[in-house]
Amino acid sequence: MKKVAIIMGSDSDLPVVEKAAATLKEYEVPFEVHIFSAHRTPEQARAFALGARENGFGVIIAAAGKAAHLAGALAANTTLPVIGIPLKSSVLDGVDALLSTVQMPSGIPVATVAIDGAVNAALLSIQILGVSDPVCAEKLENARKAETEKVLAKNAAVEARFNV
Ligand code: RP5
Repeated sequence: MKKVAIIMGSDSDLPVVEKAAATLKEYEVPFEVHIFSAHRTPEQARAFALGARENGFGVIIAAAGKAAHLAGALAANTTLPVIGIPLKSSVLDGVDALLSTVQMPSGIPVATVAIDGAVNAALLSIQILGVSDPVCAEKLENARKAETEKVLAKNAAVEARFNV
């Protein structure tokens, strides 16, 4: 199975990134976590992106806050799909990172999830792997069914309590 790369701009991003890692672990999808900054360690970020495909990765998740150009900088150096997580790490509550990540000019796409949307970033990466990996696709299918059952049970409890 292809690996997922989780790249963050700073170790201060870890509390959110941990949620993506936990989700990948839950689905038993292999992953690596690295700190590469688009502005503090740009050469390392570039080298990682350039080698990612031949190093066995299928998707890159990039988490960054403030003027968040990490996802775009990685995407510039690979044709692997890149998922950006804009982080709420500034006085602007992540809106700065959201706009920086989502507003990619035509030609270099970044699939951007919600501010601090680490779980969805991980799930989207599994969905991308699931296009060619039936094991990933089946796990996602089962998780969706389990989630539906949970909500139906909650609905039944609420209906029993309030409705005549
Ligand atoms: C971004 O700047 C990082 O992704 C982080 O979210 C933010 C602040 O970084 P630190 O100053 O905490 O290292 O590059």
